[in-house]
Amino acid sequence: MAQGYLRAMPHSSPDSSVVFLTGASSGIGAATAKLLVANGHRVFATARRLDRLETLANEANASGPGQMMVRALDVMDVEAQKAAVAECMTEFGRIDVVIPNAGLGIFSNMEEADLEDWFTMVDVNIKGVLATLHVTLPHLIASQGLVINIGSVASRNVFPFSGVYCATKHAVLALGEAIRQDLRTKVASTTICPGAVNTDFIEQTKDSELLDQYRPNFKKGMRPEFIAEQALLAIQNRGKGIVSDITLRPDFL
Ligand code: NJP
Repeated sequence: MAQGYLRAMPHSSPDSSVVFLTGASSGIGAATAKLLVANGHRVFATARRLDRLETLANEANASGPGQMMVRALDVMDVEAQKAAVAECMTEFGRIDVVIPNAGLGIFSNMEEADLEDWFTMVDVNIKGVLATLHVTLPHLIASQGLVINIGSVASRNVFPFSGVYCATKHAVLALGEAIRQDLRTKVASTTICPGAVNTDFIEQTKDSELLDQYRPNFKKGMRPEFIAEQALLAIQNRGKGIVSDITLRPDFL
Protein backbone atom coordinates (compact mmCIF):
# COMPACT_ATOMS: atom_id res chain seq x y z
CA MET A 1 0.00 0.00 0.00
CA ALA A 2 1.03 3.61 -0.54
CA GLN A 3 2.79 4.97 2.52
CA GLY A 4 1.82 8.16 4.36
CA TYR A 5 2.39 11.28 2.31
CA LEU A 6 3.09 9.32 -0.87
CA ARG A 7 -0.04 9.90 -2.93
CA ALA A 8 -1.66 7.03 -4.82
CA MET A 9 -2.53 7.62 -8.48
CA PRO A 10 -4.99 5.80 -10.71
CA HIS A 11 -3.39 3.26 -13.03
CA SER A 12 -3.85 5.09 -16.33
CA SER A 13 -3.57 8.70 -15.14
CA PRO A 14 -1.19 10.99 -17.02
CA ASP A 15 0.97 10.90 -13.86
CA SER A 16 1.48 7.15 -14.18
CA SER A 17 5.04 6.49 -15.34
CA VAL A 18 6.42 3.38 -17.00
CA VAL A 19 9.48 2.27 -15.03
CA PHE A 20 12.12 -0.20 -16.26
CA LEU A 21 13.77 -1.68 -13.15
CA THR A 22 16.60 -4.20 -12.73
CA GLY A 23 17.44 -6.21 -9.61
CA ALA A 24 13.77 -6.35 -8.59
CA SER A 25 13.76 -9.79 -6.97
CA SER A 26 14.90 -8.64 -3.50
CA GLY A 27 15.96 -5.77 -1.27
CA ILE A 28 15.83 -2.24 -2.65
CA GLY A 29 14.56 -3.31 -6.08
CA ALA A 30 11.65 -5.35 -4.66
CA ALA A 31 10.68 -2.54 -2.27
CA THR A 32 10.84 -0.03 -5.14
CA ALA A 33 8.66 -2.14 -7.43
CA LYS A 34 6.05 -2.56 -4.69
CA LEU A 35 5.94 1.12 -3.76
CA LEU A 36 5.77 2.32 -7.36
CA VAL A 37 2.89 -0.04 -8.21
CA ALA A 38 1.11 1.05 -5.02
CA ASN A 39 1.39 4.60 -6.33
CA GLY A 40 -0.09 3.89 -9.73
CA HIS A 41 3.06 3.38 -11.80
CA ARG A 42 3.62 0.60 -14.32
CA VAL A 43 6.80 -1.33 -13.55
CA PHE A 44 8.67 -3.66 -15.89
CA ALA A 45 10.79 -5.57 -13.39
CA THR A 46 13.72 -7.87 -14.09
CA ALA A 47 16.20 -10.08 -12.20
CA ARG A 48 17.46 -13.64 -12.58
CA ARG A 49 15.15 -15.26 -9.99
CA LEU A 50 11.82 -15.48 -11.81
CA ASP A 51 9.99 -17.20 -8.93
CA ARG A 52 10.62 -14.24 -6.66
CA LEU A 53 9.62 -11.75 -9.36
CA GLU A 54 6.37 -13.61 -9.99
CA THR A 55 5.46 -13.73 -6.30
CA LEU A 56 6.12 -10.01 -6.03
CA ALA A 57 4.10 -9.23 -9.16
CA ASN A 58 1.14 -11.33 -8.00
CA GLU A 59 1.04 -9.43 -4.72
CA ALA A 60 1.57 -6.01 -6.30
CA ASN A 61 -0.98 -6.54 -9.08
CA ALA A 62 -3.58 -7.82 -6.60
CA SER A 63 -3.46 -4.50 -4.73
CA GLY A 64 -2.71 -2.10 -7.64
CA PRO A 65 -3.51 0.57 -8.63
CA GLY A 66 -0.44 0.34 -10.90
CA GLN A 67 0.80 -2.73 -12.71
CA MET A 68 3.89 -4.93 -12.66
CA MET A 69 5.29 -7.12 -15.43
CA VAL A 70 8.33 -9.33 -14.96
CA ARG A 71 11.01 -10.99 -17.03
CA ALA A 72 13.97 -13.12 -15.92
CA LEU A 73 17.32 -11.87 -17.15
CA ASP A 74 20.95 -11.48 -16.25
CA VAL A 75 21.99 -7.83 -16.70
CA MET A 76 25.23 -9.04 -18.30
CA ASP A 77 23.17 -10.51 -21.17
CA VAL A 78 22.72 -7.53 -23.47
CA GLU A 79 20.44 -9.37 -25.89
CA ALA A 80 18.16 -10.35 -23.00
CA GLN A 81 18.01 -6.71 -21.90
CA LYS A 82 17.14 -5.64 -25.46
CA ALA A 83 14.35 -8.23 -25.57
CA ALA A 84 13.03 -7.01 -22.21
CA VAL A 85 12.96 -3.42 -23.43
CA ALA A 86 11.14 -4.50 -26.59
CA GLU A 87 8.57 -6.36 -24.48
CA CYS A 88 8.17 -3.35 -22.19
CA MET A 89 7.54 -1.12 -25.23
CA THR A 90 4.99 -3.59 -26.64
CA GLU A 91 3.12 -3.88 -23.35
CA PHE A 92 3.36 -0.34 -22.01
CA GLY A 93 4.23 1.72 -25.10
CA ARG A 94 6.87 3.92 -23.50
CA ILE A 95 9.63 4.09 -20.88
CA ASP A 96 9.66 7.12 -18.60
CA VAL A 97 12.03 6.00 -15.86
CA VAL A 98 14.98 3.58 -15.76
CA ILE A 99 16.36 2.26 -12.48
CA PRO A 100 19.49 0.13 -13.09
CA ASN A 101 19.49 -1.19 -9.55
CA ALA A 102 21.00 -4.69 -9.97
CA GLY A 103 24.32 -4.83 -8.17
CA LEU A 104 26.41 -6.68 -5.65
CA GLY A 105 29.38 -6.36 -3.35
CA ILE A 106 31.78 -9.18 -2.52
CA PHE A 107 34.03 -7.89 0.23
CA SER A 108 37.47 -9.35 0.82
CA ASN A 109 41.01 -8.62 1.80
CA MET A 110 42.77 -7.45 -1.39
CA GLU A 111 45.59 -9.96 -0.97
CA GLU A 112 43.16 -12.87 -0.78
CA ALA A 113 40.60 -11.67 -3.32
CA ASP A 114 39.38 -13.90 -6.09
CA LEU A 115 39.87 -12.19 -9.47
CA GLU A 116 36.56 -13.64 -10.68
CA ASP A 117 34.76 -11.86 -7.82
CA TRP A 118 36.33 -8.54 -8.88
CA PHE A 119 35.28 -9.16 -12.48
CA THR A 120 31.73 -10.10 -11.39
CA MET A 121 31.34 -6.78 -9.56
CA VAL A 122 32.66 -4.86 -12.57
CA ASP A 123 30.43 -6.87 -14.93
CA VAL A 124 27.21 -6.43 -12.95
CA ASN A 125 27.70 -3.02 -11.32
CA ILE A 126 29.28 -1.22 -14.30
CA LYS A 127 28.79 -3.20 -17.50
CA GLY A 128 25.29 -4.34 -16.47
CA VAL A 129 24.31 -0.74 -15.69
CA LEU A 130 25.83 0.45 -18.98
CA ALA A 131 23.87 -2.19 -20.88
CA THR A 132 20.61 -1.16 -19.19
CA LEU A 133 21.30 2.50 -19.95
CA HIS A 134 22.32 1.86 -23.55
CA VAL A 135 19.24 -0.19 -24.44
CA THR A 136 16.80 2.19 -22.75
CA LEU A 137 18.26 5.62 -23.60
CA PRO A 138 16.54 6.05 -26.98
CA HIS A 139 13.18 5.51 -25.25
CA LEU A 140 14.10 7.80 -22.36
CA ILE A 141 15.11 10.52 -24.80
CA ALA A 142 11.78 10.09 -26.59
CA SER A 143 9.88 10.48 -23.31
CA GLN A 144 12.18 13.14 -21.78
CA GLY A 145 12.57 10.60 -19.02
CA LEU A 146 14.53 10.03 -15.84
CA VAL A 147 17.42 7.75 -14.86
CA ILE A 148 17.59 6.82 -11.18
CA ASN A 149 20.96 5.21 -10.56
CA ILE A 150 21.70 3.36 -7.33
CA GLY A 151 25.10 4.49 -6.17
CA SER A 152 26.35 4.19 -2.61
CA VAL A 153 28.24 5.99 0.12
CA ALA A 154 30.99 3.99 -1.61
CA SER A 155 30.50 6.27 -4.64
CA ARG A 156 32.50 8.99 -2.86
CA ASN A 157 34.48 7.16 -0.19
CA VAL A 158 36.63 4.05 -0.11
CA PHE A 159 36.06 1.60 2.73
CA PRO A 160 38.29 -1.25 3.93
CA PHE A 161 38.00 -4.61 2.16
CA SER A 162 35.65 -3.25 -0.47
CA GLY A 163 37.93 -1.35 -2.85
CA VAL A 164 36.64 -2.87 -6.08
CA TYR A 165 33.01 -2.47 -5.00
CA CYS A 166 33.81 1.19 -4.19
CA ALA A 167 35.44 1.59 -7.62
CA THR A 168 32.27 0.29 -9.32
CA LYS A 169 30.06 2.64 -7.32
CA HIS A 170 32.34 5.61 -8.08
CA ALA A 171 31.68 4.70 -11.73
CA VAL A 172 27.90 4.68 -11.18
CA LEU A 173 27.97 8.19 -9.71
CA ALA A 174 30.18 9.36 -12.59
CA LEU A 175 27.71 7.91 -15.11
CA GLY A 176 24.79 9.69 -13.48
CA GLU A 177 26.70 12.96 -13.65
CA ALA A 178 27.63 12.27 -17.29
CA ILE A 179 23.94 11.79 -18.17
CA ARG A 180 23.10 15.02 -16.35
CA GLN A 181 25.70 16.93 -18.36
CA ASP A 182 25.52 15.31 -21.81
CA LEU A 183 21.75 14.79 -21.98
CA ARG A 184 20.81 17.87 -19.97
CA THR A 185 17.86 18.87 -22.17
CA LYS A 186 16.68 15.34 -22.87
CA VAL A 187 16.97 13.03 -19.84
CA ALA A 188 17.04 13.81 -16.12
CA SER A 189 19.40 12.00 -13.75
CA THR A 190 19.22 11.25 -10.05
CA THR A 191 21.73 9.09 -8.19
CA ILE A 192 20.66 7.69 -4.84
CA CYS A 193 23.69 6.93 -2.63
CA PRO A 194 22.72 4.83 0.40
CA GLY A 195 24.81 3.68 3.32
CA ALA A 196 24.00 0.31 4.85
CA VAL A 197 20.56 -1.06 3.94
CA ASN A 198 19.09 -4.16 5.57
CA THR A 199 18.89 -6.46 2.53
CA ASP A 200 20.59 -9.67 1.41
CA PHE A 201 23.43 -7.56 -0.03
CA ILE A 202 26.12 -8.54 2.51
CA GLU A 203 25.41 -12.27 2.04
CA GLN A 204 27.43 -12.23 -1.22
CA THR A 205 30.62 -11.87 0.84
CA LYS A 206 32.38 -15.22 1.15
CA ASP A 207 34.99 -14.41 3.82
CA SER A 208 33.25 -15.63 6.97
CA GLU A 209 35.23 -13.36 9.30
CA LEU A 210 34.30 -10.27 7.30
CA LEU A 211 30.73 -11.49 7.08
CA ASP A 212 30.50 -11.85 10.87
CA GLN A 213 32.06 -8.42 11.25
CA TYR A 214 29.80 -6.59 8.75
CA ARG A 215 26.47 -8.43 9.00
CA PRO A 216 25.33 -6.71 12.24
CA ASN A 217 25.84 -3.25 10.68
CA PHE A 218 23.77 -4.14 7.64
CA LYS A 219 21.09 -5.65 9.90
CA LYS A 220 20.92 -2.29 11.68
CA GLY A 221 20.84 -0.51 8.31
CA MET A 222 18.03 1.43 6.66
CA ARG A 223 14.88 -0.34 5.51
CA PRO A 224 14.86 -0.83 1.73
CA GLU A 225 11.48 0.93 1.68
CA PHE A 226 13.25 4.17 2.67
CA ILE A 227 15.41 3.98 -0.45
CA ALA A 228 12.31 3.15 -2.52
CA GLU A 229 10.60 6.31 -1.21
CA GLN A 230 13.45 8.44 -2.61
CA ALA A 231 12.94 6.86 -6.03
CA LEU A 232 9.21 7.58 -5.85
CA LEU A 233 9.88 11.18 -4.81
CA ALA A 234 12.30 11.65 -7.72
CA ILE A 235 9.50 10.56 -10.08
CA GLN A 236 6.89 12.71 -8.34
CA ASN A 237 9.21 15.74 -8.43
CA ARG A 238 9.33 15.80 -12.26
CA GLY A 239 8.42 19.30 -13.36
CA LYS A 240 9.50 20.83 -10.05
CA GLY A 241 13.21 20.05 -10.08
CA ILE A 242 15.76 17.29 -9.81
CA VAL A 243 17.77 16.09 -6.84
CA SER A 244 20.80 15.12 -8.92
CA ASP A 245 22.35 13.07 -6.14
CA ILE A 246 21.34 12.28 -2.60
CA THR A 247 23.13 10.44 0.21
CA LEU A 248 21.07 8.45 2.70
CA ARG A 249 22.53 7.19 5.95
CA PRO A 250 21.19 5.02 8.78
CA ASP A 251 20.20 6.83 11.98
CA PHE A 252 22.68 4.90 14.05
CA LEU A 253 25.83 6.19 12.33
O1 NJP B 1 20.79 -6.16 -2.50
P1 NJP B 1 20.05 -7.54 -2.84
P2 NJP B 1 20.28 -4.65 -2.45
N1 NJP B 1 21.67 -9.92 -13.26
O2 NJP B 1 21.12 -8.56 -2.82
C1 NJP B 1 20.06 -8.55 -8.64
C2 NJP B 1 23.12 -1.09 -3.84
N2 NJP B 1 23.48 -0.79 -2.47
O3 NJP B 1 18.85 -4.53 -2.68
O4 NJP B 1 19.33 -11.85 -10.23
C3 NJP B 1 20.49 -9.47 -12.86
O5 NJP B 1 18.86 -7.72 -1.98
C4 NJP B 1 19.48 -9.60 -7.70
O6 NJP B 1 18.56 -10.42 -8.41
P3 NJP B 1 18.82 -11.96 -8.84
C5 NJP B 1 23.75 -2.34 -4.41
O7 NJP B 1 25.06 -2.12 -4.83
C6 NJP B 1 23.09 -1.59 -1.45
O8 NJP B 1 20.84 -4.06 -1.23
O9 NJP B 1 17.46 -12.58 -8.77
N3 NJP B 1 20.21 -9.12 -11.60
C7 NJP B 1 18.72 -8.75 -6.71
O10 NJP B 1 17.42 -8.49 -7.18
C8 NJP B 1 22.83 -2.63 -5.57
O11 NJP B 1 23.20 -1.88 -6.70
C9 NJP B 1 23.48 -1.27 -0.15
O12 NJP B 1 19.81 -12.56 -7.88
C10 NJP B 1 21.18 -9.27 -10.69
C11 NJP B 1 19.52 -7.45 -6.68
O13 NJP B 1 20.38 -7.45 -7.82
C12 NJP B 1 21.48 -2.13 -5.07
O14 NJP B 1 21.73 -1.32 -3.93
C13 NJP B 1 24.23 -0.14 0.10
C14 NJP B 1 22.44 -9.75 -11.03
C15 NJP B 1 20.37 -7.35 -5.43
O15 NJP B 1 19.52 -7.32 -4.34
C16 NJP B 1 20.50 -3.22 -4.67
O16 NJP B 1 21.10 -4.07 -3.69
C17 NJP B 1 24.61 0.63 -0.96
C18 NJP B 1 22.68 -10.09 -12.37
N4 NJP B 1 23.86 -10.58 -12.80
C19 NJP B 1 24.23 0.32 -2.23
N5 NJP B 1 23.21 -9.79 -9.91
C20 NJP B 1 23.10 -2.12 1.02
N6 NJP B 1 22.22 -3.09 0.89
O17 NJP B 1 23.60 -1.86 2.13
C21 NJP B 1 22.44 -9.35 -8.92
O18 NJP B 1 25.36 1.70 -0.69
N7 NJP B 1 21.21 -9.03 -9.37
